[in-house]
Amino acid sequence: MDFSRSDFPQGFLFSAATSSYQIEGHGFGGAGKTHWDTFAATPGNVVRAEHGQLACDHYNRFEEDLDLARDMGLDAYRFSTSWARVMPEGRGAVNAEGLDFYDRLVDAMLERGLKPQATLYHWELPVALADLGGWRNPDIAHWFGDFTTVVMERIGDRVFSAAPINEPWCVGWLSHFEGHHAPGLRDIRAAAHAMHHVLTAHGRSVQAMRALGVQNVGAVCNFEASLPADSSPAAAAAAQLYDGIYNRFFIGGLFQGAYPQDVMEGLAPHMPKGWQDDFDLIGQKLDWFGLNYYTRKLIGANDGAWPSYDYIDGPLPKTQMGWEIYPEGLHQLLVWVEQNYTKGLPLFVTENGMSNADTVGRDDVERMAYLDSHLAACKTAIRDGANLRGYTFWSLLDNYEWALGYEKRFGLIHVDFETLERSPKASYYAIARALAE
Ligand code: IFM
Repeated sequence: MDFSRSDFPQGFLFSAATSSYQIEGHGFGGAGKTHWDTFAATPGNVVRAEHGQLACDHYNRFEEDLDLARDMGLDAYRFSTSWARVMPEGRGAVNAEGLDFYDRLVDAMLERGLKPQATLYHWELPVALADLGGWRNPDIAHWFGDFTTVVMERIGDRVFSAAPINEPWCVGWLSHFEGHHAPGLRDIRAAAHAMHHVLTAHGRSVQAMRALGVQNVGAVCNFEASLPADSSPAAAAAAQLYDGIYNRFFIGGLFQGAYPQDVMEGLAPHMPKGWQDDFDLIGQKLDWFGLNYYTRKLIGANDGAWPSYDYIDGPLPKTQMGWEIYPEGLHQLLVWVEQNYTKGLPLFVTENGMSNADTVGRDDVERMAYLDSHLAACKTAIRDGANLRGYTFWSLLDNYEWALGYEKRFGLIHVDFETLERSPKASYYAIARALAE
């Protein structure tokens, strides 16, 4: 690979990420059922109805996985905690075994010299809370605050950084408007409520962590470059609105105490009562901000109901996900976030990577090229003023890619889902060499 540590400022952190439901295995250890289990059990939602009951069995193999992370030369490891493993009913009783697991996991990172980068919620909502309306229920802010307290009372003294929720756009829009992720709703009112409550829950969680003295608290949003599919004014307006929903809504709430006007033209009639009064809670002071980035979207206009746009197939080379490879977007978004929102706050690329149809022994050149080009975009963003302090590969391991099951392989380490054998890919070794130089 083309990058080396010396391309980046002193102290720049390299890490790799995973998430709990995608790797741990939720069928044991006292974990409660999650809305992903029921979503996957419903025909048509997930490829081959695959689920996370075993996944990579990381719950039982985490020592081996963290050895591999250490041997790659990483500085940090980004992981998430499962709400349903720690509190099987979402509220009340704590599963001691589940909490112990995260305690041991954090210690195992520290023993290997890996800084723990914790995310509290990466999508596995306990079914008992889904029954109560999940992210549509305003009380979720309190439930999530309580979960935060339980987890951080245990591990908050040893994590390097903490973020409440991974990718609010996916929790809100993708899961409640587009219906592609659990709970699979396609309803504008549900989406508006979930999008707002994910931010009030973020705020309560930050408050809970501050009360415990947890250090280095931030937030992680996902971003996509949004481009008009043709030269018409209608396509330009559609791309602008897509940008508003995907990129400007959540960060606007977090850093500007407001939602974008263009998005509110469609969402305002569907928002929960009193939403305008919640921005003090939402806008808790943060110590850092994380961006997840994978691709761009070409957007065209249609005559249908708001938001009246379509995703148009683009001409660029694509990953196994069908996502166009567009590293320029990462550069643009880092600089745009820096200049318009975070203004000097430490930034981290908290996820970036590609899926490929990997087999053991394959050369993996596409992934190396993808990563090189995106690391180069980080470098130019730093040159152009972004206060970028770290970069995280998605993902350490091949894992459960949600509605697409186990077929989409994002890992630097191949996982055979029959035997669960781990085999580092060529990109893993190339990164290890680059980080060692
Ligand atoms: O696998 C996901 C992850 O859970 C969240 N960010 C995007 C990844 C790739 O789709």
